[in-house]
Amino acid sequence: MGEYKNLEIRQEENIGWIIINRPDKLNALNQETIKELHKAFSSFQDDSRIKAVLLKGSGEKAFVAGADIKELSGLDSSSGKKYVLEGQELMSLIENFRKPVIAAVNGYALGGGTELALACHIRIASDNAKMGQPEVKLGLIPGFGGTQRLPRLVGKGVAMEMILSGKTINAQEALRIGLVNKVVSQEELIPTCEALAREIIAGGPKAVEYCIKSINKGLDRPLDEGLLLEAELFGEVCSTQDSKEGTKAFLEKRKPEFQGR
Ligand code: CO8
Repeated sequence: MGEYKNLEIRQEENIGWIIINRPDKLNALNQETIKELHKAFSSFQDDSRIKAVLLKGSGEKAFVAGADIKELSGLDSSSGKKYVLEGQELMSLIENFRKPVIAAVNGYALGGGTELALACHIRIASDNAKMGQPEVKLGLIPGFGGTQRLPRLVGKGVAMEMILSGKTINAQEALRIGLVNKVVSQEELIPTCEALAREIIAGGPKAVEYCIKSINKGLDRPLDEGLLLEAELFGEVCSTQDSKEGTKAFLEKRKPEFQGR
């Protein structure tokens, strides 16, 4: 898998790892890295051997220290919008990924780094993580979904405070406001993420895919419409082989063997 300049990709059993690998720039997302991430996620989406994806930054200092400020400095209104739309496309691909995506937030996750983590389904942080949306300090606004996903996750008031002040918060504060699910030591970060991925993988893959879809698509709808969506998806899941196998295995008191179909 040597086709990436800024990423390290590996597969361990049925877990795919994507490691952003620009440690000298604290893994800042330049346009090339955004394109490579798009390619890597797309290839994992299509790879039936991969059941979950874990995302981290290389080194011990940073997950992603933001969009590449060098590139941002030269943008005008047209190129700025284009840049943002390309970044947002990647974030939406991750958010709507059919397999679970876990962010291992292993240090600075600022600006586009917090936004990248927000697009993942679950965030686990190491105790040295630092998160925030510092764009206002650069005279900018978040552009990879921060003004939209952060308030949806942590609530409007807390998101307003973080985005307007541009302040950086530590891992414990990120945990307190619900920005990350868990904080562990640096040594425990990878094993914790892998254990969680394995726990999720043990469930029916089709069911996991439909849960992601139901939560993502339902959350922005009124409750009655969200419930209707859930009923429709439940109906679809009932015709999968995984649902037949899962219920049959329970009744036969054995472990299910899911095929992801
Ligand atoms: N972009 C480009 N280079 C970066 C970035 C970045 N976001 N962050 C760090 N680097 C580079 C530094 O320039 C430095 O490079 P060099 O050695 O060549 O000078 C190297 O990484 C190491 O960084 P520092 O020396 O600064 O390391 P420190 O430990 O002193 O500080 C910090 C670490 C606090 C993380 C500091 O690097 C920092 O403040 N970085 C910028 C954080 C930031 O503001 N991020 C938000 C960027 S804006 C954004 O993400 C918008 C997203 C939506 C954009 C929409 C697109 C249009």
